[in-house]
Amino acid sequence: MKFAERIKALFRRNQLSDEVFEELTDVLIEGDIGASLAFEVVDELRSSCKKEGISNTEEAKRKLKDLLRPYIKTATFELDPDRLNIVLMLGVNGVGKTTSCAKLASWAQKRNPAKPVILAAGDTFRAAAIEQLKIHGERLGVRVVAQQHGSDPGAVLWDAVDAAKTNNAQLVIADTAGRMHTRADLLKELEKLDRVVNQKAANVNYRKLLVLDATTGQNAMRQAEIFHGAVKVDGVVMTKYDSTSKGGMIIAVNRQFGLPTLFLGTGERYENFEPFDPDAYLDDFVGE
Ligand SMILES: Nc1nc2c(ncn2[C@@H]2O[C@H](COP(=O)(O)OP(=O)(O)OP(=O)(O)O)[C@@H](O)[C@H]2O)c(=O)[nH]1
Ligand SMILES: [Mg+2]
Repeated sequence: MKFAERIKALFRRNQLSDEVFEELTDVLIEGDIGASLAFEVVDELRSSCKKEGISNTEEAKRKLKDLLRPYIKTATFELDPDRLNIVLMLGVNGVGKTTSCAKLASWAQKRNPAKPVILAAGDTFRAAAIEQLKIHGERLGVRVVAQQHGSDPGAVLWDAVDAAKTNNAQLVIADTAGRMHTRADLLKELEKLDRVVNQKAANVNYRKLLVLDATTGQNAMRQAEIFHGAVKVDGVVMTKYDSTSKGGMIIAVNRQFGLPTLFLGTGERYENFEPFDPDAYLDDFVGE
C-alpha cells in the first residue's frame, strides 16, 4: 500500500488503540519525517489523547496535525521591489535546480512583467548545462547570461549582475552545478561563489535556495546539513512533489535546521511551481 493510503487507512479505523499508535509511528517514519520525530510526536499524541479523552481516530488525526504544525516553519518568498534580487539555486545532482530556476523566472515574470528577469548560467561544470538553461531562456523570453563551459561561476554571476543593473532588472537567478555533498572541492567552490556575491553585490537582496528532491527521503537531511553549513541557506524548494505522496523530510529539515520551505515543484511544466502552504501540505501528508 502506498504511504498516503496507509495513513488514511489507519485513520479510518474507529477506535484508537496501542496498535494504531504503533502503526502510526511506522507510517510516519516511512513518510520520511525521521525516526526520532516520529516517536516524539506519537508519544505526544498518545498522551494528549489520553489527557483530553480523545478516543476516535478523526479527532486524533486533527490532533496530529496540530502537533506537527509548529515544526513546519513558514515564510513567504518575496522579491524586494526597491533593490536588485539575486537568487542562487543550490543542491546535489539532478534534484531539479535548473528547472526550478526557470520556474522561478516564470513566477517572477508573472508577478512583475514590467521588470526583466535574468538567468545566469552558473553551472559551468556539466557540459550541457549552459545549453539547457538557454533553452529555458528562449522559451520564457528571459535573457541568459553565460560564459563558456569550464569558466568561473563567480565571473558569470558578476556579468549577470552587471546586465541586471544596466537593464533595471528585478531579479537574477543563478543556476549552479550539482554538487554531491560528499565532494569537498565543489563545496569549497560554492563558498567562494557566495563570498563573491557577498563582497561585490552591495545593496542587493541576496537569497540562497536549497533544492531538495521529495523522493530522496532522509538523505535530504544530510544535504541540508552540508549546504546550510557551507553557505547559510535561506529556504528550501522541494521538487518532484508530484512523484511522491510522502515528502515528510521537509518537516524534519524545517525542524532540524529552521529552514522554511518556500516553493513546491509539482511537475515538469513552468506553472507546476507553487508557494508552499503548510496547511495544505499537512492535509496531503496526514489526510484531510
Ligand atoms: N515530476 C517532476 N519532475 C521535475 C520537477 N522538477 C524537476 N524535474 C525533472 O527532474 C529532472 C532533473 O531536473 P534538472 O532541473 O535538470 O535538475 P538539476 O538539479 O539542474 O540537475 P543537474 O544540473 O544535473 O545537477 C528533469 O527531468 C526535470 O524535468 C518536479 O517538480 N516534478
Ligand atoms: Mg542543472
